[in-house]
Amino acid sequence: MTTFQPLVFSGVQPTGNLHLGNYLGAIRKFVALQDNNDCIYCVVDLHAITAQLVHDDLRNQIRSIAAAFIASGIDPVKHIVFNQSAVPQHAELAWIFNCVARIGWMNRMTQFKDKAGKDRENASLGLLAYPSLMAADILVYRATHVPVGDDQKQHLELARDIAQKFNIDFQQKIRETGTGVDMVVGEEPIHGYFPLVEPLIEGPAPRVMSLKDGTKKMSKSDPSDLSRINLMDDADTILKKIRKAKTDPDSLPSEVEGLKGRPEAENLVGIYAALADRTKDDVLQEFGGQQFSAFKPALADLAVHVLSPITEEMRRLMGDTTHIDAILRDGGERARARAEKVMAEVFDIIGFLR
Ligand code: AQP
Repeated sequence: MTTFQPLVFSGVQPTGNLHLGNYLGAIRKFVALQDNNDCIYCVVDLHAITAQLVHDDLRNQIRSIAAAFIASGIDPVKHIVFNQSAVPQHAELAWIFNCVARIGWMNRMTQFKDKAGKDRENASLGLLAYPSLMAADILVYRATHVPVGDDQKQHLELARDIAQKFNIDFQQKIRETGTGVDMVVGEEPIHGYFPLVEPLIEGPAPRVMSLKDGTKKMSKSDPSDLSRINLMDDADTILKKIRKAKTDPDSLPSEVEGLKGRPEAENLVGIYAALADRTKDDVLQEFGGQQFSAFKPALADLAVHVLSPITEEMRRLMGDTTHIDAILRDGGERARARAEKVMAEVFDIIGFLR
């Protein structure tokens, strides 16, 4: 139990078309959390240049993520929606965290290993330091809860390690400046400046897998567009992609146990359950014993039913970007005002002169 004010923060990279994994694993959770929490949702454009420096039309990519937030139901007046580069304090705190974190911690990150591939020496320094910037994104607001997909779990553990090391390294200064907060970590009471963030990963679809390979996560950067359902796909495209999704020759089982060792079947049933807000067991009670030829059209209909209002609203918002630009500008100003206060205290704790 902490004494920090609960604050939800999360971000999405403008690195391509948003897909069903981003929606079910992250954005839908953002929407659900906004009823009872103070929330900050960010388009993390500084992260977008870590794996690939030059992007065509980055500005519209940024706008389209913000449009997806709004179209999905996030209220940008009650909460904050903005793009990361509009608040320089993210990069400022990330530099400090680069000096707190250890190179060994970064080298262990599976996302870095996956994205850098075999040629690690040639990966950007930014890609290696990505989790340090992610920790700064969250902690520059002293946010306490972070809704993400399962793939971000390791990065959030690292954000906790960074916060804890900062709290311990500067414990004397934190007390002297009177900026700390009492919190309990495990059983232990500690006094620190940064909260140890709680990941919010649970949900019906914490990891949506590729439609072409049930062992690989659905990803914006997968070269095959058939591997994912994009939020901007029209009904025919969704139908085609689900029809072509990889499956096995067996019929669907009647219980979840029967999905073991059948990653593609498990993925499609999981997607159906998440979209329908039902359990997998419940879905299998309806479809158990049926062939994929019967299940796929039902899944496609459901996906179109859930996604088409969002797609339509995204298209409308992207048709005239002045509204989205105004939301991002306003959100950026409000986020900056909060981040400035935190950074002034961080500078004080470290002992920089202002
Ligand atoms: N397949 C997924 N299932 C569930 N959640 C997912 N997320 C991403 N893919 C899945 C969650 O979406 C949020 C935003 O992700 P991101 O765009 O910031 O970065 P990412 O995790 O690297 O997403 P992609 O699509 O795989 O992008 P690329 O290909 O650019 O790396 C996060 O909360 C993430 O967990």
